[in-house]
Amino acid sequence: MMVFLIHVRDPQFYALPAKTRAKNGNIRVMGFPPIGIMSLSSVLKRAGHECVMFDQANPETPNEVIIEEIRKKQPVLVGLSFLSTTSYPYAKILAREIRATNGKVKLAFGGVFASLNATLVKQQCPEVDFVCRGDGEQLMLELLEHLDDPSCVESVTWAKDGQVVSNPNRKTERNLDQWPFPDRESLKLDFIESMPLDVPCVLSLERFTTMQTSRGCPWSCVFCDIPVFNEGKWRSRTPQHVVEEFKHLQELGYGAVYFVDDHFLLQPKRIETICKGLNDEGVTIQWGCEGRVDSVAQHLFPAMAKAHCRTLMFGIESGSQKMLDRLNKEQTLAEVETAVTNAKKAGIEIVHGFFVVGSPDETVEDMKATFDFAARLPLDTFGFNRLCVYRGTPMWHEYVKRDLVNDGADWYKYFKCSAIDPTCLPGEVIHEQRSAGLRRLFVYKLLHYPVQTFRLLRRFLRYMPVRDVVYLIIKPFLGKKKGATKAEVLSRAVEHGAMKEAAAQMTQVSDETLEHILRESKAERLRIQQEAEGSRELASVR
Ligand code: B12
Repeated sequence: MMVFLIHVRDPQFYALPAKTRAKNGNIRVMGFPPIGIMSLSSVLKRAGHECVMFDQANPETPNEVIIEEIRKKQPVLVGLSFLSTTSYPYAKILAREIRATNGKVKLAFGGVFASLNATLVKQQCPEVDFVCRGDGEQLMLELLEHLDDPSCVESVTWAKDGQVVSNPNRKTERNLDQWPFPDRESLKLDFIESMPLDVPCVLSLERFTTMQTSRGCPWSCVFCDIPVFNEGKWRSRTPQHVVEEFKHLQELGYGAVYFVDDHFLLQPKRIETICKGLNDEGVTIQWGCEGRVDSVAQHLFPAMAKAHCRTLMFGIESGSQKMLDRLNKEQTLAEVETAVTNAKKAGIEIVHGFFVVGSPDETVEDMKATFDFAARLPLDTFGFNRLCVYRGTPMWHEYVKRDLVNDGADWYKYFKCSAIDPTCLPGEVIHEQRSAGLRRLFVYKLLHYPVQTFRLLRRFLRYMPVRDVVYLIIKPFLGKKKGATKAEVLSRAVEHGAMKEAAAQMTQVSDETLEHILRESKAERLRIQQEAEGSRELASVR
């Protein structure tokens, strides 16, 4: 059977200007590949189905083109995959546009947001036939067998006689080795990493892709919905299977891989075997991963560095123990210090810290403590995001109880905590403290870690024009934000403060307003790209 799979993204500036096409002719896109649909595509193809993928990061396949392809190729099922609350509005619009032109084709939604809000999504989007919850591999195969009556397909939410029905959950699949490697070659796109402004990944200019070696995380930080999505479980592929995928990627010419695992550092034995396998097999791909600071696998950091792990990212969140406890991180400041120091001592080149600001009960002193703590830690890169609340997280439940959100009316929205919670500092204060904190941090890094800072800047310069790097450094000293640089604009895959704010607002506007904004932003995007190409041409003439 013929299936279409679409990775829905917010319409951002993912594609690089046409002049920067890869040697193989592929469009180059800055950002993460759509590994969700790539995973499903290979499963479908192995079972003998035909599958065509679309990634909305590709400027050559806007909604109209996809709809035209559906008309021409007549797939039996179109699966729309999206990760988060922020992309739901676009998925909704695309589903409605497809339905308006085609009454027959079956439409399915999948991904984290759809899974956690399946019944509500189905009620709000009757155009969509199936909302698929959790892992999609086996589900998709079964759904194709029962498109007209999916009553026996577990983890599907659908409508029977006008009533929304939620089939029982399927058992969590533990054998992840049974699935083929993701189908990374069918989309004619070459991915390169997002700019080193938010998610630095492995900071390499090599051909880039992502890999998933495990799913889930058993901890329950108040802001995260992954434990709910994975029913509190953590499961993994065997080390052998992971090493095989690395060998396959090396053969295909990939040079940089980022793990989208929620917590890679959970099982020491597995990590040790993966690292040994990579060395034994002569895999030289550089990779990056995320994990908790209380990991018991820290003695393996040197082995990871030797196996070409270049980037290690920790969810540090705060430099105040009070805040760590408030966020239910179940970690101590001492553990943070130990993990970051161990990683640097082991020779991991880029150690990144994720921090949040604007949390409930956070004071100016807590914020100061966070920036000063980040400055003292031997971190290479860091990000300080405003805390946001999503449905499905413990924090959302708390806000429902405290009457700060209305579960019935707000379920498809997300909020910056500071916008709705009176126990957060006001937005303006957070902004000021953040800028002041960044200034102190930069100065501290330059004085205390000059070599590390110099190396990092040198690497940034390989990606970005000098003026953008300079701007990045002096930005906190400039006072009011002056707007995005060209490099920032082109790298919207990384979400910056102002864009995050816009994204949060986008979940809250009516569909008509959203459609209007989309039309406007499309025109604006075209204009910026033409300008970028124009100035590049001018530079080459000179
Ligand atoms: C990598 C990642 C990113 C990457 C983007 C990756 C990409 N391709 O675009 C980056 C760093 C850019 C990013 C950005 C953001 N992210 Co993010 N991200 C992730 C992460 C860590 C992994 C996603 C992934 O690749 N999973 C691996 C693939 C294989 O799984 P999958 O896509 O879920 O697909 C499987 C199933 O869902 C299902 N499935 C998926 N689609 C379909 C379709 C059909 C038809 C069917 C049947 C099944 C199906 O089958 C697949 C195989 O089993 C997740 C956490 C997580 N574990 O999911 C957070 C996560 C999705 N992100 C999250 C958030 C909040 C964001 C941001 C909004 C952050 C911000 N404020 O800037 C942005 C917005 C991104 C966007 N435009 O949607 C939240 C979403 C929460 C929510 N309820 O909305 C998550 C869950 C993190 C968290 N702990 O809270 N993210």
